[in-house]
Amino acid sequence: MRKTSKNLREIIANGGMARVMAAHDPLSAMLVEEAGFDGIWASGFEISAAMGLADISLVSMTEHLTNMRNMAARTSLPIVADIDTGYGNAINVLYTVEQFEAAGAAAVVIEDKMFPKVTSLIDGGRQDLLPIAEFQGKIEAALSVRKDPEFLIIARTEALIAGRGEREALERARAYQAAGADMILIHSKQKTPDEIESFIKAWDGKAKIVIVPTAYPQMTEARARSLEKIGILIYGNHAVRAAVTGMQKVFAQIITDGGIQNVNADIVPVSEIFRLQKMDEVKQNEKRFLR
Ligand code: SPV
Ligand code: MG
Repeated sequence: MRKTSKNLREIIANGGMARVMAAHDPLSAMLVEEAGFDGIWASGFEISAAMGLADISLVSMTEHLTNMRNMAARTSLPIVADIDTGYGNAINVLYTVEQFEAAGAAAVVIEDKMFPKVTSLIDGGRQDLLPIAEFQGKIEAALSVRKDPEFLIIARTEALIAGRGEREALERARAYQAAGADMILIHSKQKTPDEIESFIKAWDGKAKIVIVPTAYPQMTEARARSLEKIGILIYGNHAVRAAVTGMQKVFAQIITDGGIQNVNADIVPVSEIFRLQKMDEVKQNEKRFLR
């Protein structure tokens, strides 16, 4: 079985901060690994976008799971699986977490929004939160089905996203830690790191913090490390945005030029895709097995 949770736990236990990059399919996950990140974020936002859908609980649990399992099959980095709300109530969480661990995830992140959720960074989004006790039940459900003690259960509070303020964010984070969460993800869509830095300075819990600094890119890795409480920094959507940038540019050029005569300089050669597909192995296997 794929056992990578230990790697993440080791980085964090040694006072380090794991850098985890988003992916939406096995190929993007492979590129995350090759680039040198510490883990793969199986992002609900990216997987939804790759299916041409909004990140509003339209992608089913089994679709997310299959996608993550396919990533796990092609990579060896720890995968932090974004399981949104857990796809239902605490009873649904029992099955969800069991399945994601069995499929090779190193960690799951479960958020305190109501199902169906609405993506966090959208302006004016409907951001309804569960009562604290109900979400504690979901964390306890997740913990109850964990098989490998190294597997991380990360509780995500959307209190700041929902405009409930730092006091409630801290109250929720403390309650989720008390329910047994290994780490707390605190999300913000403020354009500067102030809100997050203030929360982190006020955080008095033992659990390490996870952040997703998409909206506040001034939060460099060095700045995050200097806060000394962050265990994982997730780059939330840069794989799908990079893919869209690349495709839009090349497709427009082909339409403009009426052909592919000018695009080769901007895209990898076919041989690079062969390398990623391990065509050298295919050739060796042909020699070995085809008679
Ligand atoms: C995701 O990548 O799916 C996340 C991060 O949950 S965000 O989209 O910023 O909410
Ligand atoms: Mg998500």
